[in-house]
Amino acid sequence: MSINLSSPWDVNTIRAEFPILHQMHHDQVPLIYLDNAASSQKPRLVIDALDDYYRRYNANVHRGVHKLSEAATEAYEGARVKIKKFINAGSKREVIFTRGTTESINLVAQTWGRANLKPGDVVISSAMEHHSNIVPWQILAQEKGFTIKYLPVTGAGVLDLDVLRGWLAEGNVRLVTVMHVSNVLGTVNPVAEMAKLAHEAGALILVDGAQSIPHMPIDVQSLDVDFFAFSGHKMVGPTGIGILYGKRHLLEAMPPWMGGGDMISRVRLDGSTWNDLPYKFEAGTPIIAGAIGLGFAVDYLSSLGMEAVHAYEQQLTAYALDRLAEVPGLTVYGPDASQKGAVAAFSYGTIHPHDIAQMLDADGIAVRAGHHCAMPLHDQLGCGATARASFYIYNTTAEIDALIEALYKVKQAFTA
Ligand code: 7TS
Repeated sequence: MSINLSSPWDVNTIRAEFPILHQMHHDQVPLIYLDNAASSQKPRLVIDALDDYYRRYNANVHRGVHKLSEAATEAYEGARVKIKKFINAGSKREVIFTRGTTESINLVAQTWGRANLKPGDVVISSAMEHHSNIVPWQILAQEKGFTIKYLPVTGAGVLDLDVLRGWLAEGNVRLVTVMHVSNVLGTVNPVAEMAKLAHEAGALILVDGAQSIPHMPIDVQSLDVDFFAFSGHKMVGPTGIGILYGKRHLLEAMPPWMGGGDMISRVRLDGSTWNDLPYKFEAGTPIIAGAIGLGFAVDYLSSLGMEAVHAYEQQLTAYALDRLAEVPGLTVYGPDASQKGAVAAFSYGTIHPHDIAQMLDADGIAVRAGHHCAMPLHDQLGCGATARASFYIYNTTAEIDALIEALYKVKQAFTA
């Protein structure tokens, strides 16, 4: 079974750019990579950019006046400008390089949170969050004594904005911190509306964009979010690099987090002063190759066009959901395709998700099984783990068909 996707998406040309997709899995079957929510594959452009940096102009940044250091600095700062444009930040000073979403959220907790949150204050998060947007706040709450409230997830797999309105009306809410797209349910949360509600109540909003920025256009100014965190490795960039976007006036007022080289203006033995943004938050030798690689990842995605990326993935996800619905005994969690990112987490009768993932792997199909760093959500779903197929720009309907065939084989093996 196959469908004609209506968008002029040349998936074969895209696949040709990803060397890893052309290997045989276990030397026998073609690789079908459906674990994109965990990490995406990398196009030649990004791989070559890393290689080029290390071969031709590897040097530390912001330090030397020598030619290599100047070239490295230019490429590193050039990447920041590319990312600023990609997310439509107001200034490149609002774009801070971190190791990823996790570090970006911890940075906000340990700087803005540590400086501003006190007993009586409320932070609103949600029950669908990745652990990286739960645990940093729990650690800080133990120390600072503020309260965390978690927006419940409805049976339809979405957040109830009436609950948010009610909690905001009670007062004392300082921060709403939520994911943009769920890595399990795929739910696309209405963060622009949530930002409006938070601001009307005098609260800030942090958005975990780890699962949105790889898949849809992001404009931090039109969303009007205060902080936006994401990782490079889920958006065809390298591991170990990510971004914290923050509104300039907030970042200016925040104390630094890590201390060391580059983040200072003047160091004396009796005290130090801090560098300007964004360097105040970039202590030590930064992830130079990673940042440059992320710049090229953004170039690659921009060349495809994020509207087109989103349109293709929506069709692919709708197709996958239709096909998964045909499989007896299989339940996909979360909303329908109209409100869903490119994720299908499912249970399959009583077959353990790890057994499903292992058997699919034998057929060359990479999916993830487990709690996907969302234990509270799985508690609510009533299962400790799910199997998850997640899609990206290079996946095809034929790969989804292969997944369905393989799932029938899994069932056979377990009923034999
Ligand atoms: N937030 C969300 C929504 C995520 O999906 C992830 C990673 C993170 C934060 C953390 O990103 P990191 O790059 O800092 O690790 N999610 C997954 C996943 O679903 N499977 O593996 C990693």
